[in-house]
Amino acid sequence: MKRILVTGGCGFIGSVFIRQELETYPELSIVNLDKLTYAGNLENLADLHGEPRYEFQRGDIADAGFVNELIGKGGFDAVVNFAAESHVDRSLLDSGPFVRTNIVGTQVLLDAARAAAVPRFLQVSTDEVYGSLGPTGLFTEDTPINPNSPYSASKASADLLVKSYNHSFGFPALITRCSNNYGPYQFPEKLIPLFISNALGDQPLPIYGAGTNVRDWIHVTDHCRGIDAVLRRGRLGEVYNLGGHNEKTNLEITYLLLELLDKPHSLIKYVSDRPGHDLRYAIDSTKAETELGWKPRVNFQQGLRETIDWYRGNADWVARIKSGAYLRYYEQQYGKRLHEDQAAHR
Ligand code: NAD
Ligand code: TDX
Repeated sequence: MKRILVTGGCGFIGSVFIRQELETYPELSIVNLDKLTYAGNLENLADLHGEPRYEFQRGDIADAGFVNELIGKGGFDAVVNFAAESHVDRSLLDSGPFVRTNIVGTQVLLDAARAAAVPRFLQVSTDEVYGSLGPTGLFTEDTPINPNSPYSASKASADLLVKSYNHSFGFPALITRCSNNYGPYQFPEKLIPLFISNALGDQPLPIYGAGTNVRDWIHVTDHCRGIDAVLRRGRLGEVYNLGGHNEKTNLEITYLLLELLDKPHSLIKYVSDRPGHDLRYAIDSTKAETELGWKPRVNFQQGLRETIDWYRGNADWVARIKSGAYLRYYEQQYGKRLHEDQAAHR
């Protein structure tokens, strides 16, 4: 594989994936297509500025003209689609952007990749498409899709489109479904980075409901290694679950974070529950582990300590994101004018 298109590479997971791939494969070059929504941050890949194997293209995956031209002329060996609206709470306020990017955007990418006969297409999906588990059991790849939020419904719809292109046209697609990621560069609206940055500033930690909901946490670098394994060695047409074997209630996570940060439990604030809040996610990743030899490696306590250190050391990154000022920072650093509309969007 010599040249790949990554979409959504300025977000949390995509940025880690791009850096990891370029480090692992010296022959590989990557084009990153990102719309730079509120969640896309050029600072996440600032260290690649000037790297000849990396190219940034600002654009919208739902813009068929733009995408057809980019993929038609790109000579890509693969497309890896991370681009998405990714936050469940936002989908409950306005599902429009979720339908447009996660469903229409995926359809546009599929059509363009099919027309250009791109040999591999990997759709980065989520365990949330399976819906919610009760107190026992695990999601396998055969668990029926049963999404509960507008976010997960849009991701499930995209998965079904990908599967249909594979079934109907023999389109060479793969799907990964991963559990909750944590690590550096995660937008501070998600549980772990929000609670770290709030606790560091002695601000309340808003726990939805009783805090008994369970998520299966995986370090972002392990997820990206899993995507790499599926991209290169996965069987076309297949779904691969990726999980951390690491179930925790939200309260357990919160107590652990407060302990590691040496902050008091009095920061915990119980707030109204998320509407339709899924009780529990937990992944069986036996298929990826046995077929591809992939396994999550990062110890959770260690990964969380390092994540806390990263957010402590990058308080200015968080502050710039919260104020929207990172756009001006980037422009000062690199002398480029960028997307005034993004600043307006905040
Ligand atoms: P993120 O919100 O941090 O980043 C999303 C990126 O996509 C941003 O850079 C944004 O600018 C870009 N984007 C959004 N709409 C776009 C569009 N129309 N065209 C081009 N670019 C666009 O998300 P993330 O947490 O890095 O998640 C990446 C992918 O992984 C998503 O598909 C998500 O569903 C999936 N996923 C995330 C998790 C998790 O825990 N975060 C777990 C499993 C799967
Ligand atoms: O302030 C909060 N308080 C709280 O109790 C936030 C932001 C979250 N929560 C709870 C809700 C969930 O039970 O914490 C849990 C994790 O919430 P999020 O970080 O919003 O993640 P989740 O809804 O589980 O979805 C995540 O994992 C799957 C990602 O955002 C998705 O993109 C991914 O597909």
